[in-house]
Amino acid sequence: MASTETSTTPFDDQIPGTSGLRKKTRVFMQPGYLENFVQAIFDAIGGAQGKHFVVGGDGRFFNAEAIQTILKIAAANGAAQVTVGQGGLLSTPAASHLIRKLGADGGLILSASHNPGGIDADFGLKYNIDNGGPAPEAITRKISDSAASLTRYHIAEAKDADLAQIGTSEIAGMLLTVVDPVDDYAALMAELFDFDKIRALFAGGFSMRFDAMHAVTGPYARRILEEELGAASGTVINATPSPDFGGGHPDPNPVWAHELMSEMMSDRAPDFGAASDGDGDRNMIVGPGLFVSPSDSLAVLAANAHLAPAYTAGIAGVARSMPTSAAVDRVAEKLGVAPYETPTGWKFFGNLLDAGRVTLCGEESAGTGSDHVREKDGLWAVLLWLNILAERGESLPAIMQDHWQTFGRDYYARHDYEALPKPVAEEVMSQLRARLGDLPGESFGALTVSAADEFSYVDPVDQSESHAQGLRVYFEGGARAVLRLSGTGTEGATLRVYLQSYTPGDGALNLDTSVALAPVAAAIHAIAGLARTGRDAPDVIT
Ligand code: VG1
Ligand code: CO
Repeated sequence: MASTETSTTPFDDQIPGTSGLRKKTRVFMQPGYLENFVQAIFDAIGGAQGKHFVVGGDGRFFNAEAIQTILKIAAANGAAQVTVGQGGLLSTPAASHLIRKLGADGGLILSASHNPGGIDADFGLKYNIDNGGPAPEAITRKISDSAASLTRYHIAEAKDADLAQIGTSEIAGMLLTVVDPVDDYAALMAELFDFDKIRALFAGGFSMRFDAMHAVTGPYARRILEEELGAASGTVINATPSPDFGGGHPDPNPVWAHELMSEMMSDRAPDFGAASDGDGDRNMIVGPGLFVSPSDSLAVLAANAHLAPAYTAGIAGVARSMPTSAAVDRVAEKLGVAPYETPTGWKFFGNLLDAGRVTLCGEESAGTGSDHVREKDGLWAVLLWLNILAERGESLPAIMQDHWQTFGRDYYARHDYEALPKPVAEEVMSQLRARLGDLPGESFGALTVSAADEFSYVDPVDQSESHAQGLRVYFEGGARAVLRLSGTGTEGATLRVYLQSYTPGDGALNLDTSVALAPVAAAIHAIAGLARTGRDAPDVIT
């Protein structure tokens, strides 16, 4: 074992982010950088002595090398055991499940999620606690503090471990167990859902396309959808994880999953389409000719969850991130369960799930999940949809129409202004923040502001507070615009503008989203001075 002196803390500007530390891959590859961060994590959690960690990642460039470094640092810090997915692979939800199932003390997940991969793209590392969920802010703050005062890291002098073979071995006295990354996760899914019913659906000719986007869900989707549920071979496309995700962004939205989208919008569309992101925690749901907004998907899942075996007793409550549309709140009201509104980021759902206050949670960014793990779970959402489709025996578009007629429709879109110069993005935010108090009563085009505020959150379980979580402008008639800065970007600042407007169940339910949202888009453009971005239009609309 060696203790290496170190002085730089080059990552302190980003911790705590929405989802661990994300940087350019080359930044992570600098000598000492990853080592410092891993040591800071162990220092922040009171040391690694005698502990058991789960380690795995989404297979992106530098995944395998980073795992070798983490193993040696864990061993030198006295960890008793590390469990790794074969080949260094574990989807984020599978890692969350393994931590819980094995009773591990925590996990290190290597991923920059939906960000592109490669030596000139992005890398990331996130620490999850013993409930399987992302470290809460109290811990990410400690990691940040220990990073700032770090003077040394410990690393074992050992040869690289063989991650290709399932089985156990030893690294400098620490037990290393390599497990199949899919087995335990697949078994959990079979417990939650009616696999016989879904098998019968596929046997009856139901067709599906799942785009794994060259990322980690390929092996999971192949095994579960094709091998266990009998979906036609070839249902899963882009199924082999590649270090640069085939050169694309593994982000399941209509822009980046364009291969799937063009098939689903064509006359050869299968009955159901889905995609997942780099680390497998997000999902996109699309029917023939119809994209389902993630906020609507969460609402439909909440309204129909009782059709799947795991949720027959009903759901305790639902939580959504603040920028997510109010569609699920309408379902909660009808079900008579509590709706919670949290800041962006899955870590805010952990306490609510642990306390049994909510069963389902979701975010507008295509994350949906339940109390079965403590992360969002892309394939879980796809399987719940399949279970619902199998039980209801109706098409996806029919289910959506029925949902909107019952609850009304929350038209929804997110406009991203990517990689803006930081001062520009911050100026947009501060100017709007300064105006919030004056806005109520003012009219912009057809819309009049009814209220405006900055979102703060008090965790109902531990009373911890999170401030400055997004600027909200509400309009008479139920429309809303939200502005916040992304915490996951690696270049400049990304400004996210979230738009929604409500149409009751007897109104115009099938408008083009951009048409339905045009008034609120124009209003917030004027209110927030979006011309200041220097962009004629957002870079990405999802
Ligand atoms: C984005 C999404 C947020 C999500 C986060 C991590 O954060 O908006 O909803 O929780 O990514 O998702 P931001 O700060 O860039 O808006 V993932 O799939 O990286 O775990
Ligand atoms: Co992700």
